[in-house]
Amino acid sequence: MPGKIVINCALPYANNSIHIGHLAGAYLPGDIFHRFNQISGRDSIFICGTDEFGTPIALQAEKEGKTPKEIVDKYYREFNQTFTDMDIKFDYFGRTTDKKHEQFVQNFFEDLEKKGYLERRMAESAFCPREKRFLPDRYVNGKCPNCGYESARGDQCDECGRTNDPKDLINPVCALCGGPAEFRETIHIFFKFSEFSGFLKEWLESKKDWRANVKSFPLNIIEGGLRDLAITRDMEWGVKLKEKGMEGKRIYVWFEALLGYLSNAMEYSEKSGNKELWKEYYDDGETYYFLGKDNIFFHTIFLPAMHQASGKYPLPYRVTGNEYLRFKGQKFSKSRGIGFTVNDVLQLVDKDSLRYYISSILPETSDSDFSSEEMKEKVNSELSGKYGNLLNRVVTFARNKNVLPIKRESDQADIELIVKMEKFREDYSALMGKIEFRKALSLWLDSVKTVNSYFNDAKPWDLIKADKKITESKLWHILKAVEYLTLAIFPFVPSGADRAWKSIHGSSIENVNFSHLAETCEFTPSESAIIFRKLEIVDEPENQMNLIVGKITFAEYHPNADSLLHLKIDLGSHEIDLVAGIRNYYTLEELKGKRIIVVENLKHAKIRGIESQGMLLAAQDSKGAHLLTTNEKEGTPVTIGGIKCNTDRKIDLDTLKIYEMRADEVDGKIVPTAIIGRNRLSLMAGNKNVEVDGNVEQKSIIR
Ligand code: B3M
Ligand code: ZN
Repeated sequence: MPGKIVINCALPYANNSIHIGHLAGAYLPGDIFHRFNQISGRDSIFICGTDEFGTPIALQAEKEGKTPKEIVDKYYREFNQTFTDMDIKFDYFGRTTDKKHEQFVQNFFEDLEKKGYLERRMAESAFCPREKRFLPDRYVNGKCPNCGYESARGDQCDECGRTNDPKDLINPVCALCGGPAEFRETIHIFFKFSEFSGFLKEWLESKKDWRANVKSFPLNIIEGGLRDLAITRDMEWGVKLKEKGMEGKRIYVWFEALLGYLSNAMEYSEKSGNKELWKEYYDDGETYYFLGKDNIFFHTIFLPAMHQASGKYPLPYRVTGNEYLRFKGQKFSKSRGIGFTVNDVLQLVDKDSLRYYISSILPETSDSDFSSEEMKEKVNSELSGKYGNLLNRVVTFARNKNVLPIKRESDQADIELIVKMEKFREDYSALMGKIEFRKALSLWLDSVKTVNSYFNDAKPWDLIKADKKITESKLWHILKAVEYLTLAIFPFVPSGADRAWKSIHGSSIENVNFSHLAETCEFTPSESAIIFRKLEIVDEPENQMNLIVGKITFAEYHPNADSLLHLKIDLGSHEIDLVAGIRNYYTLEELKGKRIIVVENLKHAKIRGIESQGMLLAAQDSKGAHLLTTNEKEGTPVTIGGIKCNTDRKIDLDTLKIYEMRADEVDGKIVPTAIIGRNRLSLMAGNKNVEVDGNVEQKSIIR
């Protein structure tokens, strides 16, 4: 009997709603694999929980004027609901603020201390002289040394994924006050990662069947020289150290969150009445980790080195790092407000359709793009159009003609069908076992077409007139094939598969596995076998603003109005005239050559004799007007969270108010955002945030 399996998914930060990029990166693949083990008769447990300490939460709390505890309590509840709504069924979903997690981490920490893997060193830490405090990594922003992204964070660059040290950033600033950050000496406790360099290199190279992207990233880092890293931080919100004199320090969030997998498994064991249960899975079994690529470093360097140093816990059997799910070319990002939250998409589509579509575009080896149009197309033509339609035709035929499936002499076509379905099960299971879910799903779709052709070739509606017995046997074979298809789609679309199983057997698919297909089951056709509804409108929220980057080529005082300017703007494909009320805030010199954001489809208006053919966008605060600006080329479309203008109407000023545009603090920077659908999303030009001139006050209105 193959060993037991632990399935872990990256613990989501409890600081913002789960978006569909996260679903694709970690939680859906984890759930698919857990359910695949279920239908294969393998024993797996599915463990996860919230990552509740660390600066993202502390920052969010400061932003919302709440305590970190209030933030994590809110998102812990919300995540449980979101995962339930998506049929993501963990066996246990814990919290890193759980007292037992804290104790486990502190004991683990002390154990490494005794083993000599920790060392106290003076280290330079980012310090804000204005806030008079040391700054944890995420409290520092600056230009990424690797890709030049302007708002890279001190721990990691959101754009290129590189793990940074605040000292690497160009022009580091304090994320709280925006002023320049200094670096001062303070004591930290280091973990001697460098001592595991050779071991990690050998271990990673031994993982022949791991995805290339999961191995190359850490091997390059090891190649470049693995540094010892500080695993303490100057902050309040985190796991405390027991040691005297370290009261102001906390254990680095990644170091303790990675121990959440174990502490959650232990808590799951406690709650299931057998404290040692987790050992049956961890000691003899295989441990799988599902995560997005920005977490690969921590799961292929930090985690194995920590387990190896402790000597008490096994190394990861497989780390599955997924690439990014992008929305119109931009990475989904909670903090940068790009793309949709799961809760919002579930307002538009049902969970089966969303699961099916995301499963079909999982970013397993390269980034993939989420498109509402494509989702509608795939669900309607494949899930509903092929599989749902097949099921409905078979059940309706059997019920209306009152035919029961009875296995009799199998003819050539019957034998071939069952052989093909057994082959399908083998090939499908091999792919699923290697976490190649997209290929497995496409194999499933091919098999649906095979079964469809068998049904069409058998022509049961004619056959029934000639020979009821043969028809009964054909029906038995077709239903057996449908059972294979329904079990195989269960990991991807569990609720739909359960409805399908019930429509032919009147019982739940839960606890059924492939070994049961050898038996003949009761056929109890349900009234209706319409398992999947056609996906109707899955429209993106409407964006009526055609925002374009424009370059100011000419500026003069308006000849007939004291407070106005007359500008000429190059929009890439053409030039427009524009009248603007920013005369008191910008000199003509400052304006020439400046790239601004223009509402291109605003109705033209004659203002004191000059026709204004659009409008520029600026934030208004107590100090005056601050233009929205960008370095992107004139003519570049500006989207709201990736959504371009999707109407071709001319609009007026009242329409602009619908989007409630304002200057918001995102990732430590003040950027322009707009409400679209139910989300407040960032304005993007190219794949960069649009900026706002000068030190604009937060929440100032843009118009
Ligand atoms: N919370 C990063 C993330 O949510 C981090 C994962 C921890 S896994 C131990 O993307
Ligand atoms: Zn970068």
